Amino acid sequence: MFESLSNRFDVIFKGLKKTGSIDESSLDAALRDIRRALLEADVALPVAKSFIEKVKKESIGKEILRSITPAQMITKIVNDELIMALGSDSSELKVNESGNSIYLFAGLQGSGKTTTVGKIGNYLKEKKNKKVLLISLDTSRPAAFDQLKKLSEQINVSILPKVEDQLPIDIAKRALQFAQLQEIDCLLFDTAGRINIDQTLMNELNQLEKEISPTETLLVLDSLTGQEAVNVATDFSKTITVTGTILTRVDGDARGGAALSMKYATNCPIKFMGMGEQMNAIEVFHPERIANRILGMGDIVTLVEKASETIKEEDAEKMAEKLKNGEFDLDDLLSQIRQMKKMGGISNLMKFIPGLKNMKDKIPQKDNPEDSIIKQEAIILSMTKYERNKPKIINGSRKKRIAAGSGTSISDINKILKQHRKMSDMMKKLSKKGMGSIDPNMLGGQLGAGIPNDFLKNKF
Ligand SMILES: Nc1nc2c(ncn2[C@@H]2O[C@H](COP(=O)(O)OP(=O)(O)OP(=O)(O)O)[C@@H](O)[C@H]2O)c(=O)[nH]1
Ligand SMILES: [Mg+2]
Repeated sequence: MFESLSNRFDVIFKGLKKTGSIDESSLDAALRDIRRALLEADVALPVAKSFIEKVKKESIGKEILRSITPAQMITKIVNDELIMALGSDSSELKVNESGNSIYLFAGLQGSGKTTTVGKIGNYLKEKKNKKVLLISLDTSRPAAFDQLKKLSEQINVSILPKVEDQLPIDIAKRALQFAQLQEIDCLLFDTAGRINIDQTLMNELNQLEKEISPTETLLVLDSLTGQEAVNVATDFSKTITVTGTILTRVDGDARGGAALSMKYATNCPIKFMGMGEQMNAIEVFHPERIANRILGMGDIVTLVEKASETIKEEDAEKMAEKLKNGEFDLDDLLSQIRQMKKMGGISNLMKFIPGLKNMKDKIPQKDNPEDSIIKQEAIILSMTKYERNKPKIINGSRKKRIAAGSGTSISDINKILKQHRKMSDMMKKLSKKGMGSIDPNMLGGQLGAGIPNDFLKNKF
């Protein structure tokens, strides 16, 4: 997300750095460029205008023209303003500690409501240790219940059983009773979508809201629709009490205009971003981290969180033990490669690492790191268990067999063996310096973040 804006800012700030000192006209020119970049990212005009005015006021107030590092100063001011625009207040999902929490999901047809209900259910179960119940109030399509049921099975939480021909309001009442009997902590209500906002939909949501008194009413919006998403949010908030929005399909949105205009237009915080179709493809929306990503400062905090989520603690401990004894074999390399794949592959990881964000486009197509990961996995899988544990025994004839088995060449095999040697030497050195002092949780993060560089240098 935000790639286009991010690239534009990159150019603007580089230009400013080159000028060294900044006079009023170069500041004005930079602000004009920033304004244009925002508009091209589909940010609403009033939002872009107000943004520029604020940055200008701040810049003048801070006597930026006379400061020694004007480019950094402007970057800092733009960063702060981005955080303000994205919503500076905490946007954590409200979860009641005692009693139950009730979430009502609303939105237009196909915006991603049902998928999001599954994702948030998974989040509440995994991250907050809550007993979750999903409820389908979508009686408009016969398949709607089955879709939610499938998701409930996938994430392993309960779903309110179906009773034929019941109206949404009656299903809601039944859900509240069921939840009391089953001691459910969190109730997630999926609703029917509509092509347009119509009175019937609004009346239905209004009625539901009164019946279930939600802890949060969450509006699910497709970020790809840009300004339209902002208009939809404004219209919905006129009739129902929207407490937060969730942007979906952010994985496919290079512009990010909806996110930047949302808070300004609706005064409603963005709580989550949907980043794909999988049940774990959702991120809590942290304005500071997003602002950092836009300005190309990377987002190491999210990266480390992703790493520790993906890499189970015991795995990390087991790995630490092996490393301590200098026993890093090709099986371990394979599991590292797979972990990286789980975290979304190298190109996804690169977005989070400062300075690497723009590298992706600079890698020639034939050196696509994702391809090399697949190749390396194929090579290791074509080895016998014995070869993986004792790579030293891999001689010429074994290499020939492995190359044929994995559809690669001998020089590919040599490269991976060399890389393994280099890594295990590095590990040995590290372990001599006292590997035991390294927190196993961090280890996952360090390996996850450290490997891509090595893979990149090693062209397959
Ligand atoms: N790439 C991507 N796809 C998503 C995301 N969220 C949902 N989808 C996909 O969008 C499609 C529609 O999602 P649903 O959850 O069925 O949408 P809905 O709002 O419940 O649709 P209706 O019930 O018909 O109104 C599905 O194919 C989802 O897999 C996301 O964050 N990223
Ligand atoms: Mg649905």
